Amino acid sequence: MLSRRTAIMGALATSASLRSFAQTQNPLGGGPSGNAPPTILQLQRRSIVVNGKPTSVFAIRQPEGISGITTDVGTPFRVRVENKIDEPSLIHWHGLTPPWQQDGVPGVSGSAIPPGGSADYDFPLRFGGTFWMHSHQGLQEQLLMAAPLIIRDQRDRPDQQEIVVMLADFSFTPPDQIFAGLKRSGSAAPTAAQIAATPVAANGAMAGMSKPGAAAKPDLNDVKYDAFLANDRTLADPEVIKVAPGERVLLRIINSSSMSAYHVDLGQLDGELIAVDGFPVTPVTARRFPIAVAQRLDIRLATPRRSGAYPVLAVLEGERKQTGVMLVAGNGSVTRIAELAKAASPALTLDLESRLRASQPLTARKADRVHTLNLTGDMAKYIWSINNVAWTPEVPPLPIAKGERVELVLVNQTGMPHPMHLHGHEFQVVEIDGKRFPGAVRDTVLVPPGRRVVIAFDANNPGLWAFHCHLLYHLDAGMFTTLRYV
Ligand SMILES: [Cu+2]
Repeated sequence: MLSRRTAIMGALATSASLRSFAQTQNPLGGGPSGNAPPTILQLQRRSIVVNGKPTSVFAIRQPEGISGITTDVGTPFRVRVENKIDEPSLIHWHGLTPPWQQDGVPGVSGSAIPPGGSADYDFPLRFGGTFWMHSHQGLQEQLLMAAPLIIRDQRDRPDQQEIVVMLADFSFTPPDQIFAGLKRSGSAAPTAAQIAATPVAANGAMAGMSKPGAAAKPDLNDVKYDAFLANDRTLADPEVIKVAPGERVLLRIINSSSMSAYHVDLGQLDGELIAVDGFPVTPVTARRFPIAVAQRLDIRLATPRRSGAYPVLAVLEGERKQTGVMLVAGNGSVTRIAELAKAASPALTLDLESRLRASQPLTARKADRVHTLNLTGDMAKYIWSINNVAWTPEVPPLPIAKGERVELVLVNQTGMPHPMHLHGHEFQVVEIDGKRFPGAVRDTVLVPPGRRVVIAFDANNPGLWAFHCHLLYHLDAGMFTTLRYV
């Protein structure tokens, strides 16, 4: 059988990236990077305990057991993925800008790695920040086929403790059964509180959808999860992280959930948001920050000078359910934090997004090409689409051309929020509901019901690229499209 590695290297041999990797010098190791062995990432099965019950999930780990990768900007991303599970898989490097054949989307960038096979990756890292990796194959992401991908750069200070917090939603119900249930019922059975709060949405959200802005009560959380995890654990047995009193901490919060958005709650600590999706923003100080599916927040804080325990929580939007980790300074004793917050967290809004300003915005430029993408769907049938087309491989890619400034106008005509992700390019949020502003540079933006968000990017990485909703079951149901240019 032709190995996936052969296929990728064959594709690479025709691209510029092979030349660039051969020429790259490793600034830390001193020698030519071409001689450095790749980092091995194994796709594995593993067992974790959730709510007292052992359960089998996936992992992306180095042979020594490290989840994901921490590396440095300027070094090549040289990785070999070995598929040690009994089904095909392919890993997407979320937020990075590889040559398109190495982007890890089955059926778009290449084919999945068969069981026992491997694939090689090698491309330059243009920028640092907090990124992540996850399977783009089927519904594997729901079973935690995800890991951190941290690229250190000059923003990282030696005098700070870095803490990575991966958020995830978990169900004992197999993902294909969750999906079948959604298709059958339009959504999982809503709670009584949700029915009271969202009568329109509970009856098939499309009725309220025709008037943009009319869906004041969005339809949230259509999958009912059994647990919410922070670094694989619930608040019944959270990860406890030692910090020094008065220490500077960098929280790298990654929302690897399949379907769930949160408000990060720092309790009595002030946090300084310094980057979103890895890209620096003018710092914003607060104690609560929204995080949609697939987004990341880099938050700097200083622990108090006295001993104590300081929870870093994430409260599910629209609900009281929460998860998190405990920072313990000095001799602080850990107290149990309830798995229900005192009050329900509101739905995510664009309030913070509209205030964010990129530290390094795109150059000011008029768009050469604009595509309007209506986010559409049929809640009752659980069909999700873009411009009323549920994606199939036959759907033609959106045309753009190399060198263009492209703007995508995203108009959410449904009753659910959609976190929209562009592959292979960072973009800038440049407009919300008609108001232009130089917003954050990022790779995933939330478009709440009835809202219009415009993003801009430079077509500087030719290939075939995915653009989709990052809610796993929306993506699988068809809220997905591609862009292509050479
Ligand atoms: Cu969606």
